[in-house]
Amino acid sequence: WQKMNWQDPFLLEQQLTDEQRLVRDTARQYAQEKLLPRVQQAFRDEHTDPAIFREMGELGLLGPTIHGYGCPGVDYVSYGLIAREVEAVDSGYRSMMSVQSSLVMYPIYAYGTEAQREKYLPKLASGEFIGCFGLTEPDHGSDPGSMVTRARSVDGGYKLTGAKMWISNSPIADVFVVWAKTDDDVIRGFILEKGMAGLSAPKIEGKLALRASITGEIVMDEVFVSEEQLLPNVQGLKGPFGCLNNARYGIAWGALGAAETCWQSARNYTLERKQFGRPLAATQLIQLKLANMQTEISLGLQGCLRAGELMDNGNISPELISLIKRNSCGKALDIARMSRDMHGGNGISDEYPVMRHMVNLEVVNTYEGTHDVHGLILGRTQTDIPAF
Ligand code: TGC
Ligand code: FAD
Repeated sequence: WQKMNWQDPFLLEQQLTDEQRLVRDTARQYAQEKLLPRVQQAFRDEHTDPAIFREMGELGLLGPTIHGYGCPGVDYVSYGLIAREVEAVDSGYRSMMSVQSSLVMYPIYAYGTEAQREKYLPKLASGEFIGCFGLTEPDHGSDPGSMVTRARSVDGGYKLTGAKMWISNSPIADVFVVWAKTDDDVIRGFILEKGMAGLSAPKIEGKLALRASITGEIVMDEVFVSEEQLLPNVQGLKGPFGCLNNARYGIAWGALGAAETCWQSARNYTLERKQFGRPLAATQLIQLKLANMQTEISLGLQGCLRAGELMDNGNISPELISLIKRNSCGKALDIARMSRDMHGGNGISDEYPVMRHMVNLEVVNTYEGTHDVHGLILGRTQTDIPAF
């Protein structure tokens, strides 16, 4: 029998390949050395630093699973490990990265023409271009199939009219992947560019979470795009959902990275902090809470690793991605709330990372399909009854 490695009970480290460890170490070093020192101020000031895209691009962290076009072509387990390291610092930084990789680069790669790939992917991979993804509308969030944004056919292309809401990166974006209904009522994807007539992306002010990641609207007033800006190789909701599968998979890893930070912080704090003449960590209630955190995180990570292997060998189902996205986000949010409580009054201060993670995870639990919507997706697979 071996003594358990308390930080890694399933010995996940041993299950990784050398290349996966290398990618993970690169992401960890970047996140700890370059992102961690600026997150407190960025969150306070609600400041998004566009330089982060170029820094991530230099390290090959944008669109990492894509082969060619300036992307390294690593596997999906590596992609998950990157998300875990970046989100261990802040969900907002992971959000910036996953939108660029899974929601902008992926659809251009999977649904675009060769000319579109060559035009956009290398600059998105280097971070020279920043991308955003417009699916949600002010009146259509969980039910994007009811969207009202229109792409009306005109001579030589389309005119897009409508509004998208809660769009990560949009106020600083150069490239907009937008989903709209054409004259035949079919959902299609379009690539818009900053500066097009009739296109604007105002910032959403007053966000109490994810403050290091800028969020905005996309407002389209008869924006003309030529036929070349249509993503030709997909039609219907499976277009945006195909992108969401990848992003939700990354979020499942990422949310547990945030949870790990909250767990470690709770452990360190309660070992140091003394009340009633002994460390808080010497009390049964605190140890029980630490045990619960360790259990949920290690089981969750093992599930993510298995899902990553299934992604890599082409055997994943969207429903399994719903399962891990829902599980990781819900459990991470519980852990962050618990950790905040265990820090007492200090847990309210941004000198500790826990309350920032807690409010960020409220968003992560909501976007890319809410906790309950993923529950309904899982309910549908068991009953064959859509209960949305
Ligand atoms: P439904 O009838 O279920 O499906 C319509 C068509 O889509 C196909 N499909 C999928 N294809 C691939 N992957 C998936 N996961 C898919 N889910 C569905 C399906 O096969 C069907 O295809 P076809 O060919 O038969 O037409 O559609 P529904 O309208 O009943 O949908 C219900 C529901 C709840 C599952 C869905 O609407 C949903 O998932 N809602 C959640 C919305 C959501 O996730 N929005 C995300 C917006 S983007 C975002 O939040 C980015 S935040 C990023 C960040 O900052 O990190
Ligand atoms: P609603 O759909 O109105 O849901 C409200 C509540 O009702 C939830 O609790 C939900 O679970 C519940 N509910 C909904 N339907 C049902 C049902 N049938 N049965 C029972 N309960 C139900 N979108 C993008 O397209 N691109 C982005 O980059 C992006 N980034 C985001 C960044 C941030 C910071 C935030 C907050 C959101 C972002 N979103 C983005 C939008 C996000 O995906 C939506 O907020 C999410 O899908 C939920 O939609 P909604 O806000 O309209 O809530």
